[in-house]
Amino acid sequence: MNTTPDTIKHVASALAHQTLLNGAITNPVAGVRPMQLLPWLHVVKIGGRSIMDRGRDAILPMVEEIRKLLPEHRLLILTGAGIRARHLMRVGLDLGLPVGSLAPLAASDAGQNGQILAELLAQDFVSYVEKPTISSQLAIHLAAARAVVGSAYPPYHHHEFPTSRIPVHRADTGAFLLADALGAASLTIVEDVDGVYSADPNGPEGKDAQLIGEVSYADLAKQPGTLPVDRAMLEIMANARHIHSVQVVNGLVPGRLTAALRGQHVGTIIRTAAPRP
Ligand code: GWN
Ligand code: ATP
Repeated sequence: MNTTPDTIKHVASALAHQTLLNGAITNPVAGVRPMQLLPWLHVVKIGGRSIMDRGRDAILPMVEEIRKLLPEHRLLILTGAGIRARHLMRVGLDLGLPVGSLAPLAASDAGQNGQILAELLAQDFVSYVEKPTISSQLAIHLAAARAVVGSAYPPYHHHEFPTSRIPVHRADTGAFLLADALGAASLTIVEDVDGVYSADPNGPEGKDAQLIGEVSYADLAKQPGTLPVDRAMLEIMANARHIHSVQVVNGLVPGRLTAALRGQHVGTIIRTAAPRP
C-alpha cells in the first residue's frame, strides 16, 4: 500500500477549493495588474476597407512610411478585412449561414491583406506571421525583424457571440485584445479619416460632423450613429489592463502614423479604463 501523503491536495493556494465566482476571494489574487509581456512593442492596425482596398495609391505610401519607421520602433502590424469580407458575408447571409461561420470567412480577408502588406515589406525582413505563431513566438520573430504583420481579426469562429448576424468582434477588437494582452506600448488605428467625428464625415450629415480630439471609451459608446471603429472594442476597453489610450489617425495623410507613434496628438485619442502608467 502506498503510504506517501498526497501533498498535491494540500498545496496552499488562495484559489484552490473555492468558487471562482466570488470576487472577495479572487480579487486579492487576480485583481492585480498583469505584467507587460512586450512593453517595447507598438501595435498598428491598418484598415482593410479604408486603406488596403484602395490599392497602390494608399498602400505604397503607407509601406514607405512603415519602412522609415522600422529603425525607430518594433512593430506588430495587423490588417483589417475589407470589401471581400463584406461580399463573403453577403453571400453567407443570403445562404443563411450563422455568425460563427461568417466570422472566419471575414477573417480570411484580413489575413490576405496582411500577406499583401508583408510581401511589400519583405525586403526589410518583414513577414506575415500566422496567429498561432503570434501567440507563441512573436518575441523570436521580432528578434529577427523590426516588424511582423498579422491578421487583426480575432479567431472567434463558432465562438463568435450570437449578438448579431454580422460578427461583432472584428479587426479593431482583435487588435485591441492583442495589444492589451501583450502589454504593448501603444495601439494606433489607421483609417481614411482624420479620426472619430460626431457623425460620419462621409455620410449624409457629414458637413456638420465635428472631429473629436479626445474622448473616453464610455462617452464614445454613448454617441449614437456609426463609428469608424468596432463598438465591441469600446466594451472591451472597460476592462483594459495596459493600453490606456488608442489613437485613430488618417493613413492617407503621410506622416500621421509616424507622428502618432512618436506620441503626438494627430487624430482622435480614445481613453480606456486602464490607468496611465
Ligand atoms: O490563412 O489569410 O490564422 O494567421 O480566423 O483561422 O478564418 O487560420 O480557419 O494560422 O489559424 O485565412 O485557416 O483562417 O487570415 O485566422 O492562418 O495564410 O484556422 O497564415 O491557419 O486564427 O492567415 O487565417 O482567417 O489569420 O484571420 O494559414 Mo488566413 Mo486568418 Mo493563414 Mo491566419 Mo481564420 Mo491560421 Mo486562423 Mo483558420
Ligand atoms: P476594417 O475593420 O475592415 O479594417 P476600416 O477600419 O478600414 O475597416 P471602416 O470600418 O469603413 O474601415 O471605417 C472607416 C470609415 O468609417 C470612414 O471612411 C468613415 O466614412 C466611416 N465613419 C462612420 N462613422 C464615423 C464617425 N463617427 N467618425 C469617423 N468616421 C466614421
